[in-house]
This record gives sequence, C-alpha cells and structure tokens, in this order.
Amino acid sequence: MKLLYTINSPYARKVRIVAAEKHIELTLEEVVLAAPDCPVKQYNPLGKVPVLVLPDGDSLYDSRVIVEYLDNRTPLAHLIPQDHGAKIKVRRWEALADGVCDAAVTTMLEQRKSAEKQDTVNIERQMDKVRRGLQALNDEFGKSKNIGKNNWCVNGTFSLADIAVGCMLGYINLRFGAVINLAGEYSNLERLNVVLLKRQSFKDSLPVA
Ligand SMILES: N[C@@H](CCC(=O)N[C@@H](CS)C(=O)NCC(=O)O)C(=O)O
Repeated sequence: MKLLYTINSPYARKVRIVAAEKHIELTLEEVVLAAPDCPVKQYNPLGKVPVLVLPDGDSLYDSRVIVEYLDNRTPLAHLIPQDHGAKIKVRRWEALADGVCDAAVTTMLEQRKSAEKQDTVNIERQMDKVRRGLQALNDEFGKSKNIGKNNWCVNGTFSLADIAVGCMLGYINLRFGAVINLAGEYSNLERLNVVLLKRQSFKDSLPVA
C-alpha cells in the first residue's frame, strides 16, 4: 500500500503514526501538491493528502477513513476502541484535534498571502477556533483519569485520540510556536505531548521546519 503525503501534513502524520503503531508497512510517496504533475488528484478528486493507494489501484481518503481502515487490518492493539461508547469518545477527540488543524492550516495559508490580500477578519476567526479548541482539549485532558501516571485522553488507554492530539500539537508548534506557548498556556496538553514524543512513531514522523 502506498501513502501519498506531505512531510508536514498533520493529517498524513496521523496516518503514518497509526500505521507504525499497528506495525503495518506503507510505501511512503512524498508529493508536492503545487506541482503540475502531482499524482494526488488522480486518486482523490479533492486534491488533498493523505491518500492511501491500495494494491488494486483503488484509493482511500481522508485521514479518518484511512486510519479506520488500517486499524481494522490487524485485530490486535486497536487504536479505535471496539466498544461503541469509547469509540465515539475517541472520534470526538480526533474531530476536535483535526478541526484545530483545519483552522491552523487556513490561517497559515491566509498569512502566506501578501499583506494587502490577507483577510484579517478570517485570520482572527480561525485563530479563535485554534485557541478555543486547544482550551477545550486542555480542559478535557485535565479531567481525564490516571493523572500522575501516563494518562491518555480516553479511558486511560492509548488510542487514536492521543495520536490526533499529538499531531495537532506538533503542527501548532511548527507553525505557531512563536505566538502560542503550549507549555505556558496549555500545560495539560504539553504534558501529553512530552509523553507522546517518547514514542518511536512520533519521533520518526516529526514535522520539519
Ligand atoms: N480532512 C482531511 C484534510 C486533509 C488536508 O486538508 N490536507 C491538506 C494538507 S495538510 C491538503 O492536502 N491541502 C491541499 C488542498 O487543500 O488543496 C483529512 O483528514 O485528510
């Protein structure tokens, strides 16, 4: 199976980490989305990464579909719980973490425009989403069980929720490290991040400045 990805995409990193944690080997093909011959559109009409190309040439997107597919490839060490209630909790964490990434990506793209073309109202709106999302996740993580141990987002078990939050934190640090001080402002999330960064799957997929 081939994964089309960009090095700093938090969504693609989520897929890479899930594959690594599940010991599923993927062929990684880094793409340049702006390149005229970029293969992504061939496989995903939306032109977004990540895309998983299956051996029969069929493709899967987006990251949420791909991680569910990978998680069910092997029965052991599920990252998405089988229990419905726990699964919904995990996917809600993922939805919020991904949503923070969506707002952060939109902000970053807006800020890359020349000053006179930037929509400052939209930048503010998107950054509000980022901060509200971080605050909600930080508060929620503060309430999670097993404080003091290696506590995880949902039911004290390492899951896709932790992976999604970790990928989001990596992206926020990469793009907004100068304006958002995670350790100072969102200390519960920082605590989670420190633990996640000890895992080989996180170390092997660090964003590149
Ligand atoms: N919801 C999608 C988001 C994917 C996404 O927005 N990827 C970005 C890279 S970080 C992208 O490919 N952007 C190109 C575009 O929007 O044309 C997922 O979870 O896979």
